[in-house]
Amino acid sequence: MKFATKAIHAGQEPDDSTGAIMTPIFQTSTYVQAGLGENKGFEYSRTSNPTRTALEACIAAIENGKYGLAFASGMAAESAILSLLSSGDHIVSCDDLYGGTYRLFERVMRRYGVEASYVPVGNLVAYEQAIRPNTKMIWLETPTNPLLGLVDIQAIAEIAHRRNLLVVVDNTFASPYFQQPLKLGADIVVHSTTKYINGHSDVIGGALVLNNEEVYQAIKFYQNAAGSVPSPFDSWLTLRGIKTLAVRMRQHEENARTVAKFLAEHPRVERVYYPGLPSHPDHELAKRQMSGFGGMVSFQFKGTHADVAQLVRRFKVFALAESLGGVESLVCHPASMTHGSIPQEIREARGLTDTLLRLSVGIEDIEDIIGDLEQVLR
Ligand code: P1T
Repeated sequence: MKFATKAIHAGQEPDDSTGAIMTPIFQTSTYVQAGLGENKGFEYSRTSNPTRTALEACIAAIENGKYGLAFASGMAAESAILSLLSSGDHIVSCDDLYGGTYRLFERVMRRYGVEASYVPVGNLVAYEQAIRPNTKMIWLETPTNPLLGLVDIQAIAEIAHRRNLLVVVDNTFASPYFQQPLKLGADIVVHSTTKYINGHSDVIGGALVLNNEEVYQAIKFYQNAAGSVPSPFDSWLTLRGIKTLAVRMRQHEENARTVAKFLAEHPRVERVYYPGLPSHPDHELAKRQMSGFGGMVSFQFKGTHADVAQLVRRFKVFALAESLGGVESLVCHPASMTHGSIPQEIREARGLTDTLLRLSVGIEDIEDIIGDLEQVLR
């Protein structure tokens, strides 16, 4: 089956007892057992729940992976991956990444004796040089949050697999519609399903997809043991959101391309970050490893921090908010919002300055989106 068909059907059979075409919300904590050790495959909803099982199967199918696991948030999914590590282990990570991931590495994992090193996003040699005898994992975001940098997944997988390291790819920005990291050699794909996968800004969720059974069993064990699972209702909402992922992504991209071109030609804009622009340093890589460029556009405003603070109040279509990937357009100031937990000097050294704005381009009418940017920049 092709992507859009899987997004609508995978993991979702009509309900046996009623014929209901939509997977029911199995709002139950437990399941009656006929006798000792006799059950219908479900015992307790932290361990498994039929609505969550359908979601896990659907996400695995659209990422072209064997196994899917759903979590209560993207951060919970990331924590589950990190549970594979032990004190003394080391991670090599790209240096542009979601502020919450950086915070998890630096303020949680470091206390447990797991250290992370950060290397410039696209510099393959730097990844190789950062590997130590105790390195266990290479952690990538591509495209990165918020600077839309790219990493060559296939090249990193070759470097990593020569040394038996796991490659984790946070695929939140691209969505499985535009990028399939497992096909490129990644071992674990992680998503904040809060974003494009659910797509309607009404659920916090996360997911992992992978092919290796041993790693899957280890993370599934942790999922049950630590317990940060999504509710049946949130699982259901996310399944519902996924049904339109293909059409949403096409429209997000069409609108984002227009926005990126508009910004690139605007005199008040210093620089635009969008992998779909031929001027993006990794445009060729984007064309090779992605089937589209996505709906996120960042730009540097030509002005001061104070100008930016004024400007963000004037949007009428875009809303000033954290998060991304919903049908509505959002604008975010990464330095003070999503990436505020990264110390200022580190942030600025990475190009994440006070005049950077990040747009999650929604699927409203493009004339209204451009009109809003026009009036704000004016
Ligand atoms: O918010 P949560 O569902 O826990 O997902 C965390 C997360 C993981 N990975 C990436 C690439 C992300 O962007 C996020 C969350 N990001 C935002 C809230 C944001 O506005 O960037």
